[in-house]
Amino acid sequence: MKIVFATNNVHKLREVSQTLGEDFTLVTPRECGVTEDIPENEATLEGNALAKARYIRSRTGLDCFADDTGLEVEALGGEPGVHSARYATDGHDDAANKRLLLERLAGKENRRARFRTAIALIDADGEHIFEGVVEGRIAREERGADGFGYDPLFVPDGCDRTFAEMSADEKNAVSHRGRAVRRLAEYLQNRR
Ligand code: ITT
Repeated sequence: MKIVFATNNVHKLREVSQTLGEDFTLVTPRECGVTEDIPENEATLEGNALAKARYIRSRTGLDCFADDTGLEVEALGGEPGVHSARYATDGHDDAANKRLLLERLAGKENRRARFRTAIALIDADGEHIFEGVVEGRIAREERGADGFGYDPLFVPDGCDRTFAEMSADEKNAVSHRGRAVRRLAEYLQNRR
């Protein structure tokens, strides 16, 4: 099955295609001729995911889905949340984002956090949302070289390693995105 994944993030693309497996061929916006940045100005992850999917749907008319993800830190009142990509700067500066997060948590005992992914799918039946959450904590310092974004700082519950110290398969098995994508896959498989 061919489906458009409305993302410019190659790490997400790799993780999602690995979870979906060979039954699905993911097409990028660029491959459909959409090269501009898709606006993400909504107040919630679900809103942003829907906005990205609607944008691609209106430009291509194809079945498509989008992923919006946020890191919600308890001691920071849920921040950076929907602002995770632009936490420290206007752009996607992962190093600055991680630095700021460690700064804001300095001296705090409560390191509880969760990653949350909202996937919005648009197909002939309409709009659908699939969610995935993983609970965990923020490490005291960065560890590991794999993954992307905040992965070197996030330790999922039941584990001593950060996501950046895990293989892609290990991360997908427990991650926010892995969970949301498996729900998406179940829907797509039952729809056929
Ligand atoms: P899109 O093109 O799909 O919008 P993006 O990188 O802008 O890609 P998000 O807005 O969903 O994606 O990402 C929000 C931030 O959270 C951004 O800084 C990412 O690096 C980070 N992030 C997303 N998923 C992550 C994951 O699985 N592990 C670590 N950090 C993640």
